[in-house]
Amino acid sequence: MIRQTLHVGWQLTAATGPVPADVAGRTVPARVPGSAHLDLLAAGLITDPYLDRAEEELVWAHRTDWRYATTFEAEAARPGERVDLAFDGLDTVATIELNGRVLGRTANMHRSYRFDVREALREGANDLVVTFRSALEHAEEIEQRLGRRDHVYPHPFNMVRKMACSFGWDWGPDLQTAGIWKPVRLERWTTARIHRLRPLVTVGADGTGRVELHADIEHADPAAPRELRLTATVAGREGDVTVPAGETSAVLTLDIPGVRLWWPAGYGDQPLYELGAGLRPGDGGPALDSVHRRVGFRTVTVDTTPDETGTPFTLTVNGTPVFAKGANWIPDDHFLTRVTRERVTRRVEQALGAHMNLLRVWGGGIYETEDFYDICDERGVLVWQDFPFACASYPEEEPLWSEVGAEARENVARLSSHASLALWNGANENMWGYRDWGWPEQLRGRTWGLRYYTELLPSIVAELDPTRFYAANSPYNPGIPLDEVHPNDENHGTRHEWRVWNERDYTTYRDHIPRFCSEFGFQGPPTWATLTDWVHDEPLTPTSPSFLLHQKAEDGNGKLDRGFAPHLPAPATFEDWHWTTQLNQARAVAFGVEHFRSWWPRTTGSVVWQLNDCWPVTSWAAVDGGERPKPLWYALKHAYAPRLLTLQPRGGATVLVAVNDTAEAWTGPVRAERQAFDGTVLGTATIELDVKPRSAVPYALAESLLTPADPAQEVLVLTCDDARAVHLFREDVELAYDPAPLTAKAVAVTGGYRIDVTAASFARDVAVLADRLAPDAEVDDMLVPIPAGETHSFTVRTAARLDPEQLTGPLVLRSANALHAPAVSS
Ligand code: BMA
Repeated sequence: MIRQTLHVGWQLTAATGPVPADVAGRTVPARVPGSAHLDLLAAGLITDPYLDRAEEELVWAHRTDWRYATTFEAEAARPGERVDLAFDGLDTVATIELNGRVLGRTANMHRSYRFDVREALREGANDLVVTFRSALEHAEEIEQRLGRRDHVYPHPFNMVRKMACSFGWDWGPDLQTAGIWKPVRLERWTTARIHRLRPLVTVGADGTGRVELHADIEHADPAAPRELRLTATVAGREGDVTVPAGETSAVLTLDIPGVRLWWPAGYGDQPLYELGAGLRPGDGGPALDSVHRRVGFRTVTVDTTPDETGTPFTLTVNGTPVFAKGANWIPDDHFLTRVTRERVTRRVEQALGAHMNLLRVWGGGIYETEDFYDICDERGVLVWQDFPFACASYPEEEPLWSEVGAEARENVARLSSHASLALWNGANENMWGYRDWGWPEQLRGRTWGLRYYTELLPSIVAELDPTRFYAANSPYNPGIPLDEVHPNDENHGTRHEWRVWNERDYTTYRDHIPRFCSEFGFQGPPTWATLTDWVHDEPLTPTSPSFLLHQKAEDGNGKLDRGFAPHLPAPATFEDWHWTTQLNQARAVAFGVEHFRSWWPRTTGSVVWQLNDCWPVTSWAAVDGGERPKPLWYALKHAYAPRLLTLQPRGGATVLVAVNDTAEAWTGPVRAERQAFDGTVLGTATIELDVKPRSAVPYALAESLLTPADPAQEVLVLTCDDARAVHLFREDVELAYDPAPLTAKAVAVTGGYRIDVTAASFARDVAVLADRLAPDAEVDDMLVPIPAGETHSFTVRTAARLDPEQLTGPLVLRSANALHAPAVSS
């Protein structure tokens, strides 16, 4: 197999459509892999699409057709040789021509394409042209043909197999990309090649690892196939199998006794084993093709055996039930080709930094890249993979049925080797949509996608990767028909908790005890640095035009304002509003996480909406589009800590729940103090913990701790080693905080600054918003409670030289208390 990458010499032209005069007729250098917007940006023909209101100026691109062209040198095909033009991914509605000959047309960005070019290829210079039609116009045509079906955002994203959020989402820009988004190359081969390789990995009860290697083989000349030999090596074990002439598949099984098990983060190590497979002629001779993968040995199941409450949904790895501490993952940049391996590594590190062990690749995005699963394999992040369907009814007719089948087969096979991949899920919220969002009335009997989720996709997973669990939808009830129990029922399977955020105060998270919460979240703006990098309104306010364009949620600002009103004082300035909404986001989500964790093992998962952003925007993300952690990220780091102390209502009383997500028992005294804000101790108790590994135990609290003399200025502080919980007796709005209880001193240390902060009176949610001073500045912790008389040291990492005075200034050193102080602005 000889591979020739075809990534150079590409030129882009906006072919037809409402193209502005300064772009029309221009041909610019094109990047492959890449996309048209990025090429125009590099050529200086458009403003950065993320900047201020540039998104609005780019609507012409929705209805534009694009032409990518290059010329490459090649040799003509030799006798007996196959030459293929292989595209790993085209976004999306493309016609491919080589030397004026149409090779084919595509309409699915989620799959690869391969064309036999023996006849079209010339000796010497070859002209390759890929023309992209407007995916929107294509989708509108399909909609005309098959009949409209509901979709939650304006464009019919459900009519074309293109990332749904390409067309805009409630956190994403409506910038409809087009381009050759994955590698393209010429492949020359003889006799046969490995078309697909599926290592199905299992572990026997005696600890023997098994790799069942399924190879699909393509013969260069199906009319004269030859006998072949498939070889494989894993962990020093070798095996081979003869593939009789004409066979197009082979299975080779390797058993490896005493394998080291792969575990998710927090449960053990992530040993990975190299797997090499080769294909040779049956009578020997040099290798015809070879493929490398890395595998990890583990079993992952989801336990849905009915119990006294209903139907659980418990991820179980190597026989150990795991509480999923996770977040939903969206494409990390709307322009997918900019998401480098380094960028994904940083994001996964942030997930781990917040003690997560699971990411859910959400169905409005893509089947992620090899880099993503590789890094999750290496770092022990379980991956829940949605098939790309979200928030719409989808036609089951052609051409979509075949496209879905083809993309699913390809991706299930492609991802089968990854140890991190835990389960497949049919779609996001579509069964729920059918039940609750008026779809049946709109559909009047037309198809809406159910057969994808209950027939096509599960049969493909069962056939190609029977080692993995398949969930029909998120949310859904395993094993219960849709019309019997509501798909979002808290007692069965997975649940999305969206009444908080949309309608209700976050304290109502406690009204439901889901078996597994696979989506819940609350919005907040991006960090100040990210916001002001991209939004330049004068003055900058929550309703200034660019700020609003970077807030996509329906009544988003209204929900933010109503969301904090019962909890935090009304902010006087934009700076205060920014901090207030960020803080309320962090508190709201942490409130949910602590509630869910406290109910383990009845509740077995907490998957926050959402880890990341795809551009600078006000959203539910913990990490913003500039890659900076928002206060929410720090709140998650606390709420997902392996050892958590949390106060929860049980049976009419407030109890302490100690949650131990470690392999060791958690024993030791919790020191409980009811304090006046000024530090006067009003009541004390000691609670001896004895919490078994991976369990949550409630402890009663003495009345003396729970009965304040003055609820407006007392706090209950519970401390055990590094774990601490504070409990207030009123909402912040009703508290008589000292508005300025902190004294602080910043000193330069290696790699940044240390800030020692001392509280004269109880201070809540103390934060250092270092990004306000330098774009790279990041603090190690945030939202720290500091009881009266205590000092906390923060560390800010930065390469910048900062004025230590500024690090303790009122817009940088923040707290909940400060919101009770007279306003300060920059
Ligand atoms: C959930 C997700 C997304 C959406 C989010 C916030 O339903 O599945 O569709 O972005 O809510 O509204």
